[in-house]
Amino acid sequence: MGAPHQLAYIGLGSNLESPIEQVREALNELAMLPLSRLVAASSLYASRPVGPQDQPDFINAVAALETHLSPLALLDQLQALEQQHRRRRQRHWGPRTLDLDLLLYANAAIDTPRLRVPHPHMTARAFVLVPLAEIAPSTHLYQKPLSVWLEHINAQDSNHGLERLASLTIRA
Ligand code: ROI
Repeated sequence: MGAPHQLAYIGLGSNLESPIEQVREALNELAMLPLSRLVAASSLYASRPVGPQDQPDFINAVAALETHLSPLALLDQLQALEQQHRRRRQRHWGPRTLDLDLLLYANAAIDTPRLRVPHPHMTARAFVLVPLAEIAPSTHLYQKPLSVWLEHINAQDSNHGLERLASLTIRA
């Protein structure tokens, strides 16, 4: 009898080297992580870059993973996948081949130099909140439903041109 699994949410982003393929491949790779099961994946979304504007548009998605990995063991796996995609990251908030962010891990609040959960910028980012709402609409962040955070973003007209592209069917 093993320890119970936890539910983790992962944000995916790419704006280099065929971003749609990068994100699709990464979803398949998440499905193959040890001690883990991919239970949901959002549609793919396109958005203008947050941060420096002199870089390509992004493709983003959010995935839900049931996992027996600890938060740091999961982070190790995510960073190994980023490396496999030969992640390029020349400058802070610059273009990247693949970004995998651990957004949420169960109800954990983690604040260490290596890992912060919930992901510190997620409440202000439509490219995270909209796909997350698609697969986990009842999620609360800091005691407030996603809809409240999304209203903030829309009120500031800062959804960065987010557009849903296509849905991905995950087969069992
Ligand atoms: N902007 C968008 N739209 N999507 C991202 O995934 C993304 N990731 C980043 C920065 C450069 C902050 N901007 C982004 O890391």
